[in-house]
Amino acid sequence: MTIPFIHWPDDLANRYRERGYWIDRPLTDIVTQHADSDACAVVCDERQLSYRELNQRIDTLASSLLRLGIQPGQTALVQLGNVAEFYITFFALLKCGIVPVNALFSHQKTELAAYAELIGPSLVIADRAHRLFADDDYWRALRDDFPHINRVLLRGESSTRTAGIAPISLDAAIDGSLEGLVSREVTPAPTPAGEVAFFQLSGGSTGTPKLIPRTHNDYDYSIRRSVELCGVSAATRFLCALPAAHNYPLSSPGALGIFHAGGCVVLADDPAPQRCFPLIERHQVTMVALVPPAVTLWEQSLTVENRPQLDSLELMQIGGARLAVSLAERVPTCFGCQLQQVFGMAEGLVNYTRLDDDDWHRTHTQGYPMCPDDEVFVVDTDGQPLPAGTPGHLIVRGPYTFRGYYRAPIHNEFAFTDEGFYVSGDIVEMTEDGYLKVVGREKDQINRGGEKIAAEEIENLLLRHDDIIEVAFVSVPDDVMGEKSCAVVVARTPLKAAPLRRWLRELGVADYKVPDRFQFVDALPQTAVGKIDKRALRETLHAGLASGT
Ligand code: AMP
Ligand code: DBH
Repeated sequence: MTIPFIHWPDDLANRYRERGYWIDRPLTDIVTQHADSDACAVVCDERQLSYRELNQRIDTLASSLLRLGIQPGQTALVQLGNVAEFYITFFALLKCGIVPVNALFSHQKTELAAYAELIGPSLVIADRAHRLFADDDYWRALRDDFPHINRVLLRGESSTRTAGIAPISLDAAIDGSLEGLVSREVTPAPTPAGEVAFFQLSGGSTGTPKLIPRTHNDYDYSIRRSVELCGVSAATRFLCALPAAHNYPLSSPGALGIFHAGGCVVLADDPAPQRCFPLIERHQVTMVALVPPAVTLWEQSLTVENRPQLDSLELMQIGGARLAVSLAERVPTCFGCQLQQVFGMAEGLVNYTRLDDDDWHRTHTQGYPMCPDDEVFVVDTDGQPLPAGTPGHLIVRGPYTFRGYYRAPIHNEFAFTDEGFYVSGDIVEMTEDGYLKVVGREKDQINRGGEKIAAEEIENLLLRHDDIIEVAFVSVPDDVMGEKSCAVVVARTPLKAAPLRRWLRELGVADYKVPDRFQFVDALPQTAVGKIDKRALRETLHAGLASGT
């Protein structure tokens, strides 16, 4: 049984195979090709796993899962942080043909429920270190709501003992010490390479979170090509300090790219300089992927004393949100390494500045598409191509850009052109020589330092509040984060920000989505057709901020 998804048309699929982009190998080859290597694959706190050990753990977990009765073609809801078990679990599931969605560690009840609703998981794998899974109440409630869930595996120990069925220990499933497993010989097999390997998360711009089906073929190409363009080799030591599940540190080239090349991934649970600088020194890290606010924090905390900790660093990738030219220009001298800008999306398309680009392109552009067969156009509102230098909508089609969100037919009508181009919602400008500059956004999303928030999702949640009549969730400029969020609220009775934030957190929403500011108004501005005029609202807010009101 395979997961239904919108395929590429045959002519394009044939072209992608002929040109060597799709090579019909499973993503699991990324690690299995190094099964006999004793080189270090992952550093996770005090633990270091060689490729041999990583593969052994993956195999044991895969076998444990199958002997627990999980079937190929089923789906899994996974929530693990920046720990070695994230990769062990990812590859073990893929090896068994089980299709996971990897929730971000910051996600809470509403996000997890939305993903479970979409995929109907048979399996949940999570971490006791996450607030929701610290005791057994939440996963039991989740299992009641989603009766397909028949196995729950948790990493780490519970601090509380509760009556009832205990969850299965992920640690025991990985080290092979689970008891009571059926002792049948089972050979795991991944889904076919042209089928869905896993679901990636979309930053979204609609009321409910969206999932992106990624096939082995398309994701594998994206990783292999990234490895080439970013100069990754077996000597690369990559610091993964952004959320491991995010598309950028997973695949651009991210941890999977490093594994593909036989390099080493050093995990950090936080991009804070206090956490990262000592790790860079200790493990002689050569490459790091950051979002702009983290770069600002790193710069601010540099001192004459700690600067030598970064000596091994050769390449700093920056992406996920707009990077100011002035900050870009300071990177080489500040950090003593090269800058590479990355403009990507979990939906597919990834643009890089190239390692041999001149300074201007590196600092003023977000690079250009990684594949010669990426069909990228900048178009006006009627879909007509615009000349270089004119800002417009980015549309894209290509060998690793998806063709439809999972189970979202109505939204897909809007998100794609008739020719199957994905309309990314970004406003970009193309230079004469084909480089892209991100100049704005049309989608209703807030990009809070690389973390995307679909405005409508939070508006819908706030509208559940008895005293809220109307709300618009918009961005406000912020020096460090680039953008922060502001909920502009029309209320029935006087409300205060702090209790509203608490109320949202109790509903169970990721912290980064909780409004940074609340503004209470008598009415929201409207467009000529009576929709909330967010543009006007943002302008008023910006003006208010600038004048200090
Ligand atoms: P997502 O769909 O959540 O994967 O987020 C992808 C979006 O992040 C893109 O469509 C852009 O809006 C934004 N983004 C990613 N990288 C950059 C970048 N280097 N500069 C500006 N925006 C970016
Ligand atoms: O922001 C992103 O989603 C992103 C940024 C850089 C991404 O998905 C990627 C590279 O692959």
